[in-house]
Amino acid sequence: MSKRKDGSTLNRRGLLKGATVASLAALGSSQAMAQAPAQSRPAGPNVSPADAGRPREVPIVQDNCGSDYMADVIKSLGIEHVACNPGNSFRGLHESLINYLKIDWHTCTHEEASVAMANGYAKIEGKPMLTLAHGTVGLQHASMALYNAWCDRVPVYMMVGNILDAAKRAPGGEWVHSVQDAAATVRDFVKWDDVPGSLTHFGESAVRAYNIAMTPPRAPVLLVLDAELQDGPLPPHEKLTIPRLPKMAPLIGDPGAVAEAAQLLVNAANPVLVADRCGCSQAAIDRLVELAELLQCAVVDLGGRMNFPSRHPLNQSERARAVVREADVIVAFEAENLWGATHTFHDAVERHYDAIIRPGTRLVSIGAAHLYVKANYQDFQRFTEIDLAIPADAEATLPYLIEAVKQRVPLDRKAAMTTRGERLSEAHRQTIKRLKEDALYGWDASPISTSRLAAELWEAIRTEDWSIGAVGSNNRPSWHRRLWDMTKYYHFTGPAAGGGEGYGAPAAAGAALANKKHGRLTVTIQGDGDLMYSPGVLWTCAHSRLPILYVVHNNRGYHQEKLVIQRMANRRQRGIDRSHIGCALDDPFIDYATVAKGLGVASFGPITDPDDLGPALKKAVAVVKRGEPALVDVVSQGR
Ligand SMILES: Cc1ncc(C[n+]2csc(CCOP(=O)(O)OP(=O)(O)O)c2C)c(N)n1
Ligand SMILES: [Mg+2]
Repeated sequence: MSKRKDGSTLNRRGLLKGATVASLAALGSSQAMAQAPAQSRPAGPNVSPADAGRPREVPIVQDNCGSDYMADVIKSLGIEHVACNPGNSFRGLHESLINYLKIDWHTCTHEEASVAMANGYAKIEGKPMLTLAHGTVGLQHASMALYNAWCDRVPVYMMVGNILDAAKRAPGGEWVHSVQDAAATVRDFVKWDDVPGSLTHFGESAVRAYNIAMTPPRAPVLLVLDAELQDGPLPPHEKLTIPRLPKMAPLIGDPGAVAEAAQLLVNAANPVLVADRCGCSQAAIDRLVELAELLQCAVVDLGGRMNFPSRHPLNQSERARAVVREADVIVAFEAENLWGATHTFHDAVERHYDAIIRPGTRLVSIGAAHLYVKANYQDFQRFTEIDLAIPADAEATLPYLIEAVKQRVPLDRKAAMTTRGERLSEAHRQTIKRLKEDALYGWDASPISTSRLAAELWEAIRTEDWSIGAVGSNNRPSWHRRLWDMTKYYHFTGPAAGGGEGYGAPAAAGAALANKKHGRLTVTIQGDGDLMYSPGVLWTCAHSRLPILYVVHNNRGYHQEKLVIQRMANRRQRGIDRSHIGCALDDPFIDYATVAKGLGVASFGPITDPDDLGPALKKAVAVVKRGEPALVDVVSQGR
């Protein structure tokens, strides 16, 4: 018996004795209803005039249903996995997918996590998985992750449930979860959406959506599924077939324009290749290497994907400004932010740009960005004056550009190209040497330096077949790109292109799902702030047995934002002693190892002594190699 503050007492038996059935029903207690005397139950259904004559409580046995057909179409697209948080607006499809199709299912605790998982998966696998969301509320939760995927040009294949017919909605929840035009919330950042009105319409739109998502520039698509279409039987007079997915020809740049670009490259004294989201496959990396070696020219990897081997002598990414400054021709591959690559930006006092490129430098841009743009969201970046724009898939165009360059390299230029390559090689060697020296600063410090964190992690995984699933939501801390020998497209998949925090942890889980069948170990350097947006994904990793190592870069706060506030306070000469307010994750410190443990993930830490880090990582890698997730909480410095 519990004693309440007002002095009255309340116990379960007393409550039951005094309660009426009506009040118990109002409490919504099915247990209480079960215990109520039988004779006090309502005698029968309260039939309204509109319902008169309608059979009630007749068990319905369905031997076919629309959602089985939907599942067949989904299967025909080669979709193997689903990530989602459940909701009754897609109950029909949910049931068909688990019982009829028996698809591989990944339960998520938040729609943002399920879409980010699908994003991370597609970046490794090169094709989408399915993600589902519940009506209005699920799609609203999913929206920022969709935005990240859209800015990243990643094919996310999404469906949401909805009940269009107002006369069929149950009172209450089904009304607030239904909507006239579900996709309106996200239409600005999906490539295509549709609301199928029949199963035939669904089949055609599902195949069309897949095709649109996978045609460069790749991007998310959304189908809104009416509940009746899923739940109802197959219409007797509708002859259903599964529409065929076409074989897609690659999107190759215009041959004349490709020849012009090749001529510019061959004639240039200092050509530079700049790549951002080009390295979506191993072929793309290998082709960029072939082109760079042919020309013996500098390559700048902007990091939207893994575009170029980190230890290749022509990789000049760490001295990008120097090579861009001396370039007379720049050819960009899937690089939307060419302005950013050719300018510096200062906002110390007022926002202004300075050009890095010299006047007269010729700019060529090859990419799918030239084929697609939307108005409202501004991910297209500042307008850049380009000399030659080639709308195409850069990876598909590279073999033709290589051929065109081969045909045009004059014999008497070969010696000069070799000398150029040697000069770049030496600069690369010097840069790596300097970076290794820089990495030693604060080697024994506690909190642990970010370079030590990256170096210890490299030591723990370098002999494995490894993949960085994501690095927080941005590319910080970026020591892995400086210190690690990265060669494969799956070694790194880039940041959250929309800059939406909460991407890193679930995107890495999606990458782990894709890497799992290859026996690859997925690792992620995980910002503490980023992790706290969707920590529930750790449970998904445990539940789905995803082999992934989360190394928490725990600087105990939103460090980037703290630096921004410090700069602002400095500018106003008010001191930085209060800049932690709103940016620190302390008082109390979050114990990530305990959080992970509670979510079923083996965990280590918090590690504060740098000498403890190597052994902890070794133990965590052993867990991951057994096929399970692990987390190491590393109390680290800011960046
Ligand atoms: C959804 C969202 N909210 C807020 C921000 C602003 N923001 C940018 S970086 C950052 C800090 C992220 O913290 P953490 O992952 O710990 O990285 P750190 O800056 O500490 O290295 C925040 C809050 C954002 N980018 N996205
Ligand atoms: Mg942080």
